[in-house]
Amino acid sequence: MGLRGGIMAFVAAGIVLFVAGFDCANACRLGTPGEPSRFERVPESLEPGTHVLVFEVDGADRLTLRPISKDEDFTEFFRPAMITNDTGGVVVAQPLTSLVQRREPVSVVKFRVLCESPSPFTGSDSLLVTLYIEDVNDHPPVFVGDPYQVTVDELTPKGMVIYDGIMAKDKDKANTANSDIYYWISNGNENLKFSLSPLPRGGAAVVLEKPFDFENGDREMNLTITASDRGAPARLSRAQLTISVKDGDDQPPLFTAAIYRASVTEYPGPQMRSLQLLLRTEPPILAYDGDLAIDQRLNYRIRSGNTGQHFSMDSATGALTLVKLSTASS
Ligand SMILES: [Ca+2]
Ligand SMILES: [Ca+2]
Ligand SMILES: [Ca+2]
Repeated sequence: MGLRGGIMAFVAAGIVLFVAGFDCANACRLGTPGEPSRFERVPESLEPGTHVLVFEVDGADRLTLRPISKDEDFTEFFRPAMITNDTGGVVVAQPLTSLVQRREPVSVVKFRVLCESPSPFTGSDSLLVTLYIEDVNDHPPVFVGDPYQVTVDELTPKGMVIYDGIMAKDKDKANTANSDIYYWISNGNENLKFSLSPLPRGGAAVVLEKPFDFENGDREMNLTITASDRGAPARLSRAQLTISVKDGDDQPPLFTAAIYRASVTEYPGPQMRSLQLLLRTEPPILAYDGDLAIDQRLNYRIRSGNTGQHFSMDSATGALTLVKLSTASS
C-alpha cells in the first residue's frame, strides 16, 4: 500500500491500529537498539570508497549524513552507503589526508547518520558518529635548501657554530611523533670533528668540536646529515653539507735551509771603504709562508750577528749585500 493510500485510509476511517501497522512497515531503525552513538578510529590513508562504519538499518537506501554544527561540517569527506537491504554504512568520499595536514589538524570528526522515514507520521532514527582520524606516518622529513655549503676560517675556535641552516620539514600531523624531527651526522664526521645541536626554532646547527688544521689537510669536508621523524616505523631523509676551510694565518715563515753560506775575501787594504757587493749564498736565501693558501708578503732582516754592520739585507727579497769591508785588524 502506498503513502497516499495509507493517509487516506487513516483520514477516512480513523483506525488507529491501521496507522500503527503502517508505521512498522516504513519506520527507519538504525544501529542496534539502545545504541545512541558509535566511535571509530579511522586511518587517514583509507582510500575513497572504504567503509569506516557498518550498522544494521531498516531502510539502508534512506541514509543521509548531517553535521553536528555548521562550523564543523566534515560530512563532505564521507557518504552513506547501502550494503544490503538491512545493512548500511559510511564510506570515505574523499581523501582524509587534508584533515590531518592542516595547520590546525582535525583529529575528531562528528556527524549524525540519519535514516529518514518517507512519512511524517512514521519514525526516523539517527546515530551519532564520532571518528578519530589517525595520522599515518606517510611523509619522510624533507630537507629545505639542501645541499648545504659553508666556508669557514681555519682559525675558528672549537665550540663555535659554523652552520645553522640545517632544516627539514615533515608534512605529517603537526606536533606528533610523525612530524617530530631529529638530526644526526651519519657520514663523513672523521675524528668526531663536528657535532649537531638542535635549534629552538627547529632544525640543527653544526658545531666545531676540534679545530681545523688547513696545513694538515683540512680543506674540504663532506658531511651527510640524516633527518628522522619519530613515527613507527620512522622515515628518514639525507642531505649533504660541504664545509670548505679557508686558510688562516697560523704558521710562521719557513726558510728553505737551516744554514746559508757565503764567502767574502778579507781585504788587506784601507779600512771603511764604501761598497755594495751582492753576496751569493749557497743555497740562495729564501723563505716562504707556512700558511699554504695565504700569499703574504715576507719581510727579511738580519736578526743578530751583524755587529760590525758589514752586511745589509733587502727586506723584500732577502738579498744579502756586503756594504763595509772588513780588514785584517778589524
Ligand atoms: Ca613523517
Ligand atoms: Ca600523514
Ligand atoms: Ca694556516
